[in-house]
Amino acid sequence: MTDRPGVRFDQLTGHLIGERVTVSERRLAGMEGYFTDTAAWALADQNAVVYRVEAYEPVPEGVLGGIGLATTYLFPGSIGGEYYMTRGHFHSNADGPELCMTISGSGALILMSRDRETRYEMMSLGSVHHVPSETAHKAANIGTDALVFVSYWSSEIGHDYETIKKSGFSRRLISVNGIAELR
Ligand code: PAN
Ligand code: ZN
Repeated sequence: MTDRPGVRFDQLTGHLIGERVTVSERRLAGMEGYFTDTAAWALADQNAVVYRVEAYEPVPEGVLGGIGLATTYLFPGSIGGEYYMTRGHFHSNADGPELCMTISGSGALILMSRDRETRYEMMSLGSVHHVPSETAHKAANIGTDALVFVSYWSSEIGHDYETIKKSGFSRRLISVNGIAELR
């Protein structure tokens, strides 16, 4: 028995700290096919980090009985006018919802239903977002600082990246004269 939790959360920065926290980074090199302007993507510095995720999953993915927790740091930038974004995914296995809360920065949570209806919600300090079941989701950073947000989901759901990798979202968030527009 121990009275010390294995993981700590810094509510100011979003940092998850502890031995059981996994950290992953996604660079432009790992985002082939995600940006519309593939030529601009190919010319960009492939080493640039687009986002970093700190995650704590007390119960393994696909196993019933836990809540996954992750902080995403999505850095500012764009490729051919399309804002830096996370890859996006549907949940799979037993599909389930997710809750996101913004810690800092400004962005958009882009949501697409199974029948490919796409909409977005603005993300800013303290905004809370419910991602319904059967809804693909990705975040885009429309600001000049990192967009930092926390996500919670049920451990029994899996992450299906293939559907989005293959078919994408039906609309994209583009900067038009500095204003975010879903096209
Ligand atoms: C989030 C995402 C995170 C990174 O924790 O996994 O923002 O985005 P991708 O997983 O799409 O690369 C979440 O939605 N978890 O389910
Ligand atoms: Zn998710």
